[in-house]
Amino acid sequence: MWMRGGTSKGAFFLRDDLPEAAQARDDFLLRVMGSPDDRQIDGMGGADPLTSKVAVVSASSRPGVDVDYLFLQVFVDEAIVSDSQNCGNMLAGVGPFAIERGLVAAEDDETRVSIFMENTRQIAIVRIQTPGGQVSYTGEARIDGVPGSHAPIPIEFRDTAGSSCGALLPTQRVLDEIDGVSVTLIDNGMPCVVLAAEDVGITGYEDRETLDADTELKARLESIRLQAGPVMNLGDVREKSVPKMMLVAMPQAEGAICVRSFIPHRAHASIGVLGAVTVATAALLEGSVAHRFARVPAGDRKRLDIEHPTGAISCDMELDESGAVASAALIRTARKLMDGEVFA
Ligand code: NQM
Repeated sequence: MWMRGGTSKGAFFLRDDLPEAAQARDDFLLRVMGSPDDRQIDGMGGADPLTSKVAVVSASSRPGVDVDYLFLQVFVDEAIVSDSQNCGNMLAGVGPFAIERGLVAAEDDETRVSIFMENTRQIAIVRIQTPGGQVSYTGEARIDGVPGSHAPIPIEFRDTAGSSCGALLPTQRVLDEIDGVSVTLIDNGMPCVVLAAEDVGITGYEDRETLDADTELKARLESIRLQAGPVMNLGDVREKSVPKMMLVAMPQAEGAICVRSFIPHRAHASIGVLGAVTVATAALLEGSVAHRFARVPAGDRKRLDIEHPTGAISCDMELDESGAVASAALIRTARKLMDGEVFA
């Protein structure tokens, strides 16, 4: 099934429909997407990392969990399929897909689906509109980066700290320095290098095209990223799509902070879901690079609007007694685009 999940788009497969061995599965997925090729002309991929994504879904045997979800990033211009990151946008399609394929029985009105995210071994809870026991994709929810309105899909994440790095702050510090640039190395669902846009010579308000054309900036970011990988417990990240590079600036509109992200080699058209949660978490951390620029509301339940190139994403952050982030919630939408047979 081809679906849009949040601001991403890609293929949703039942695990049993894919080759079991990872190498055979990856070869198949490269052919499905048409990679490696800048234009992905011989495949279904949209010549953009945001539309070259795969969700592998299966019924879960874990207590209290409905389905297992493995996210795979199919690189556009390299023959790489990576499971080194999670994707909170494609996650929005997992609930509807699981119900459509009969892995989860629909309730009347709304169906709660608990999802084990295999990449980071953590749980997300989504709620899907199912009036009359059928998935409904239509509704009034709008998310920036997607035209029109659709049925809302609330997503809740708990305990995402250290998803891939083993700790929220893998170096145990809120501030590090790489290539003379102050960085906060942080993982609350997505490993991120947070740095000030102004420290790498940009305003942080540029559009995606301008950022993507800036080869000097990209080379500078890649140098920082390759050094950040090992100290974030991610090892050699040359062939990995993490950590993401998050360039922050003062909010431009009513939001909490403004971000331009590289994922990691192309600029994001908006921002990743777990990337946004991680930046929001950094914004709440005193002493971090993000905190310097953030406008943070009071109280232990905080809504942080993370501004990005095509609008903003609202992250509802709940803090525990110690002031640490206990959970994050946000709204996404998804849409079934095509259900059929793909030829590889
Ligand atoms: O951070 C893009 C996306 C993502 C990932 C990326 C995502 C997340 O927007 O949870 O959703 O960072 O590669 O789909």
